[in-house]
Amino acid sequence: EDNKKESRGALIVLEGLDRSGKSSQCSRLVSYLEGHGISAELWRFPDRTTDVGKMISAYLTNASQLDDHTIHLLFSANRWEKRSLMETKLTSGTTLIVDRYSYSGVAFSAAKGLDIEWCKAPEIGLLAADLVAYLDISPEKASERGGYGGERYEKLDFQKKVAESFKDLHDTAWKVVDACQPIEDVEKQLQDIVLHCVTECQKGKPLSFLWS
Ligand code: 2DT
Ligand code: MG
Repeated sequence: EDNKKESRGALIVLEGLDRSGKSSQCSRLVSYLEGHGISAELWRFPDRTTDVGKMISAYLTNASQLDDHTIHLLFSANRWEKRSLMETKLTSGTTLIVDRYSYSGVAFSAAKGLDIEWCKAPEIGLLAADLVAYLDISPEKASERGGYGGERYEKLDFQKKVAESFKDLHDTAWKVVDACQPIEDVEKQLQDIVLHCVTECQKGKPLSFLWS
């Protein structure tokens, strides 16, 4: 029997409301890890480059209309189509910094009133994040940051509902980071928790699956 623990990359997800700073912090983290000789890639969901992703993008830009359940399942399918590549990357030692994941999937659909257990079901069996860093900012403060774009969910009233549903998802893998701090302070805090997580995975922490 081989009990040797295999080193692997970490699955690290940044979550938060629109304008919480996720995207810029994700790129900074990838540069930081690479600077430390750690193989890392930036991923994002939705991945708008696939056929499913193009349907999602059309919906978000209001170029198409879809039933709430239908779009929920497309977001999930968009993660399933990347699942095997994700596992390959992780087991080959690459850390993935992911801008939104299943947690956004559930939070946004639950904010529309869909049943939370129904929302979670299609995510079962996807890889669970080793760390979810939640960039915490109030919907009001976020909306003051240079304004939203014109996409479907970028409205203060809806973001308030999303903030509430994110609160129901916090679990042991979550670290809440105050996103109202200066950007360099947010960056420093993220670097510390991310490096710790990467180290645990290098030591052979096993992969886990949603919803754990
Ligand atoms: P970006 O602004 O990050 O491109 O996201 N969303 C995202 C969902 O409703 N379900 C999901 O599963 C994911 C990953 C959040 C576009 C919008 O899509 C929402 C904002
Ligand atoms: Mg957006």
